[in-house]
Amino acid sequence: MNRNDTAARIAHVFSGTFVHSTPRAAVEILQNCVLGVDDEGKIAFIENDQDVVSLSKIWGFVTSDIKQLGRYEFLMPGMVDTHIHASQYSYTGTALDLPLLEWLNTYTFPVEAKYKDLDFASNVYTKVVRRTLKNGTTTACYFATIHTDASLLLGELADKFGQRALVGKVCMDCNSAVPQYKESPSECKEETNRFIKELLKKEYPNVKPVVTPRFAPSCSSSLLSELGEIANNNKLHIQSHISENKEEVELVKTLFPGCKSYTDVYLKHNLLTDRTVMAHGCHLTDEELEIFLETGSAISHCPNSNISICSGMLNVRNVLNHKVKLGLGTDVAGGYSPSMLDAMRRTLDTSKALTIQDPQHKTLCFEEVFRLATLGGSEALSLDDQIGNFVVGKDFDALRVNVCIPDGPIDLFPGEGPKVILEKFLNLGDDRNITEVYVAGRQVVPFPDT
Ligand code: XAN
Repeated sequence: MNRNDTAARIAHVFSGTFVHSTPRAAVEILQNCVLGVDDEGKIAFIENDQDVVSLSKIWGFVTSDIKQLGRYEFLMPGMVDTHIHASQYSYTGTALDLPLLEWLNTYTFPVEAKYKDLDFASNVYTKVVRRTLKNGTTTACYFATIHTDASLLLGELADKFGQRALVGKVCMDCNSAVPQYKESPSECKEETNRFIKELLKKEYPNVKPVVTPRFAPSCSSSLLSELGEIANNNKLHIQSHISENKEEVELVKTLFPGCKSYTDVYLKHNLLTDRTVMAHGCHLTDEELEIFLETGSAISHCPNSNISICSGMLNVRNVLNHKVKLGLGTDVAGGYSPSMLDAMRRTLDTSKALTIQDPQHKTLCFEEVFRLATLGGSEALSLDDQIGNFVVGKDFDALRVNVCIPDGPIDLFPGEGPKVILEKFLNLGDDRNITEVYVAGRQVVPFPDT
């Protein structure tokens, strides 16, 4: 409870119930606590509320400023969407009738080609940032498109609305199906460098670039090598896709005959680092998972997309048993929901389907998926020193949840304690229950214009 003299001032104090994950406990419920946030957006203290008077003296806040959470309210960490295509948001909820490679050629590439038009980009990107924030995504790891200026605009909008984001200008120099939607290798390298330089120059506190080779079939070997070098020289995050469906895995074998596996393709091009997140991974072998562990690379599990376009079912339990970092992703628009609550539910559904197939499979529980959507996501993006749970010194990225709102989606009954309330929210709740959203201490929902 000590405070040094140079400590920042207190901007918010909340009192009530706080729910988060720790490395030891998938769900830790802290009741009758007070949590203080300093004016730099960091968690200053989290203590028992009996100490509130002495805390107020130490930290210099007045107790009448405390935000008291109600009986059916709690604070939880903001959710981390580790894989979302901002550029595909316009057709979310449609076009789910084809397998991956045909889906890309038929729906995705023609739509993504439109982002040369900055008005089109501005409309979609504004909507996706607002929609995801409202649904509790405080951190998003975004794919944009190959267009540098539109990708910079996505970064600008994330910053404007206050979302923490990694933004990727997509890199691809191979596309025989929609040849107008690709860049030459030299353009790709130059534009990636321009994107990184210009985004970093903006000095947005919570928006950073992520090097984004689309996936091995869209990239030449020399482009993959260039991108590995750019990411490593600048210590940047890397994102891509891996082993999503079986046809794609076979295609990669024919395109990269010198590589032992899909994972080996990325390994050989220096794209597997402790700042790498690879989406899907449904068909990775145990040997490949060991490479993920050795390199510190993470997997983004995207269950809605995996089922919606019939790609496969990732065995999350096996990934966790291999101690590979794993977060959840909505994968809009292969996934039809932009909500991380949906990602949690689909994670449980997939796990249960695996148990139906094999009763020996140990089904995930709701506590575990809660951790994956929060702390797990922060680990997958190597941001767990900054976000993911309520620890003093971390940024305050948080959701104020009220499960008892008028005409809301949840009915409550006598005797239901905080764990039941959490489970009901995770299974039944929606954005109406997320009454406030904070990123780095700044309240970003409700939006200032509403
Ligand atoms: N592989 C992909 N998988 C996916 O689900 N969405 C995409 O846009 C994509 N590109 C390559």
